Parts: sequence; structure tokens; C-alpha cells
Amino acid sequence: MSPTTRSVALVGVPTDIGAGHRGSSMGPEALRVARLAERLSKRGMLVVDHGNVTGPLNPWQPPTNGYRHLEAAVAWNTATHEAIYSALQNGHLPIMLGGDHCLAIGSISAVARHCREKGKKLRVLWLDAHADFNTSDITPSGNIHGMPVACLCGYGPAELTGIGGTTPAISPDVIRQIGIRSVDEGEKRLVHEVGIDIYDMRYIDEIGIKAAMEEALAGVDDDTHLHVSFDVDFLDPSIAPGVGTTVRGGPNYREAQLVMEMIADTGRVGSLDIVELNPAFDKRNQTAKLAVELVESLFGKSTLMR
Ligand code: HAR
Ligand code: MN
Ligand code: MN
Ligand code: MN
Repeated sequence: MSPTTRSVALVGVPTDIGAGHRGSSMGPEALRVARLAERLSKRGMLVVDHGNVTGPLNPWQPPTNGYRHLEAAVAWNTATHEAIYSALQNGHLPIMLGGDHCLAIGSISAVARHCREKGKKLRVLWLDAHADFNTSDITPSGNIHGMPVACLCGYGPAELTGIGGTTPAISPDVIRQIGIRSVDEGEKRLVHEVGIDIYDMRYIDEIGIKAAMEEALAGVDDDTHLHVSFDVDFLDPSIAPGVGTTVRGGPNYREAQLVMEMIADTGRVGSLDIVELNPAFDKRNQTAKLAVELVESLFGKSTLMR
């Protein structure tokens, strides 16, 4: 292995505990079937599939006190934190294969802990149709996959905000949210109050994806660890039907590719989540295959001729 070879650890987290639809628990296997490991190996990366994190079955209960399945979400996120943290400690670039997006509490708290210990600057790129900044008072659903960014910033139940030992796990100013087009009323007030940097679809329509990404990536330097949290519902449903919470008006195929290519150009990607992929809604695994293609671009595959 040359000193520049990236060693990648795939960590599957097969649960839909935080979602309002069942099926994202099948996401890790769909990504494996779509040959994620093989495609990254082909790019010269050393890929080791670390298998799946384990946790409780989905009890499929209604919310209590504003949360659905809080206890199980804590168990899954704690296990995810440990798996991602240990991959980072061992020098791997972890790719968390979700699973629903609540699992970003575990993965990003681990990345943040690693960055604190290594004195690295963290930047989180949150690619999503949703802001995922609900709390138990304002959530319309009680689904915890609508709450991970709030929890990471310290707004949420102590059992989730404290995962990894530091609350808040991250400061809101490290986050850039891209592709946002579905935010609940109370959630909108809260993200403004907290000051999250959001590149919503209206803004992207107006200035274009290139300028938006230049802004979102401004300030990334050699000391930056870039974490990409890729919620597959970021993509327009016409190209990515395999998610439970599709929202029209997302990036098309080329726009999504450009997002990934521009992130790749920084050379600073240190960790990734691929979440909300739901094979129960997919057609012939096409959304998984698209996600794999985009991840290849995120790690440097390019159509560029110059
Ligand atoms: N905002 C809605 C809620 O809180 C829907 C959240 C959907 N979240 C995801 N992840 N699919 O982004 O219930
Ligand atoms: Mn290993
Ligand atoms: Mn999300
Ligand atoms: Mn989403």
C-alpha cells in the first residue's frame, strides 16, 4: 500500500428506527449489491467491509413525548459512534452505510471527537432535501431522522446530544446544508435562530450549483476534515425514487455529479454517510447504483477532459 492509498472502512448500519417508513434498514445491503466496495477498489482505494453494526429491531410504535423509538435510536447511535470512531482511530476513512439519517448523530459525533483529538478543523456538508433540525416540541412526526442536526448542535434529549461525551458535539458554524427544499414551520424558525448556513434549492436555482458549492466549500484548507452526510433524498426523485421521503425539485444527474466532483477537488473528504436509501421504494436497485456512481465521483472519478 503506497502512503497515499486511502484505506476505506465500510460500516453498515441496517436500521430504519428513526424513519416514518420501513425499509432503509435494507440500505447497506443494496449498496453492497450495487458494488460500492468493488467500484472504490477500482479507484485504487483499499476497501475493507467491516460488516454491520447491530442493534434492536424496529418496534414500530407511535411517538411518545415527541419521539418515536428514542431508546432504540440511542442504542443504534451509540453503536454507530463506536464503530466510526474506531475506524477513524485506525486510520481508515469511514463510510457509514445507513440506515436512516438519525444515524448521523452517531457518525458525526465520532468524526467531531476524532477532529478535536487530532486538532483538525471540521466541515460538515449536509446534502439533503430536509434540514433535519426538528426537536420534540416542533416535530410534526416524532421521527428522529428529522432531528439529527439539531441533536448534534445540542438541541435534543441528553441521551442523544451526549453521545461521544461532548455536548454539543459540533458547533453550528461547521455545517453547510445543500439542496434543502422541505423544512417545517417551527424548524425554519429554529435554523434561523441558530444560524445554520443553508444553500436551499431556491438559492441554487438563482446562483447555480457551481457558485453555491464554491461558497459552501470556502475556507476548506489542508487542516480541514470534510464530512459528507449524503441523504439520498437530496437527489431529484425522477433519478432517485428509492427513498421514503421524496421531495420534487432536487438536483438533477449532472448537478449532483458536479456537487460530488467539486467536493472531490478539495481532496479533503475524510468521512461519509450514505443514508435514507430505501430499497422497498426503489426500482431494480437504480437508486443504489446512482448513489454508488456519485460516491465514485466524490472520490475523484471525473469526466473532465482538461
Ligand atoms: N421534517 C419532517 C419530519 O421531521 C421530515 C423529515 C424527513 N427526514 C428525512 N431525512 N428524510 O432528511 O418529520
Ligand atoms: Mn480495519
Ligand atoms: Mn436527512
Ligand atoms: Mn432528507
